[in-house]
Order: sequence, then C-alpha cells, then structure tokens
Amino acid sequence: MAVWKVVVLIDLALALGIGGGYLWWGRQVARLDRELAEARTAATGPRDFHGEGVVRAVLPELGVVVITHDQIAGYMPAMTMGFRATSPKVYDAVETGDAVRFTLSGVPPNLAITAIEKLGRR
Ligand SMILES: [Cu+2]
Repeated sequence: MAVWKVVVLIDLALALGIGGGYLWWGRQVARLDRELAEARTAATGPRDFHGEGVVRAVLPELGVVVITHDQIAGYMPAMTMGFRATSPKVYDAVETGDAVRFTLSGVPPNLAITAIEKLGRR
C-alpha cells in the first residue's frame, strides 16, 4: 500500500473517530441535561412518599400523628416522629397501636399525611 493511501486512511479513521466521539459526547451531554432537569423537577416539585408503621399517638389538638415508621424509600430511614395531616379524617381514622400504611404528599421536607390505611394491630 502506498504511503499516501496509509496517510489518507489514518486521517479518515481519525476524522471518523473524533467526529463519532463528539457525536457520542453530544448525545451524552443532552441526556445528562435532560436527566438533570428531571431530577431538579423531582427535587423541587410536590411528591408522594409511601410509608408503613405503627401509630404511637394521635394528637389532633396539635395536628400531629406520631408514627414509628419503617424506611420511607427515597426520603428517610426508619424512626419515630410526628406527621401533620391534611384532613381531620386522618386523625379519626386511626388510634394508638394501629399498624398503618400511609401516603405523604408535598415538597420535602414540608410533607403531610394525605391518606392512611389500617393494616391491623401491633
Ligand atoms: Cu421519619
């Protein structure tokens, strides 16, 4: 093979390789931009979280239900804490000792129980 052909082939390979690299990189950047935008929306917009736990106290006068909850995926580890509720129905629906499944809604950390369901007694 003549030297000039080798040189042309190498140039072509480099051009394709570099061009392809830029294309790939451009696609990666576009994808990352999109994911970042989605993550920002997810981080700042209202969200729902689902938890399970045991009711330790119902204090409607304070607007609080104290629950020992399991880990809440994507939000917090297991702990005992007070939750606000969006409706008085939530305070009426459960009592101390009830095992419950609940939905938290809002923009973290400003969340309140919007739904609660008895699973039994613990
Ligand atoms: Cu908690």
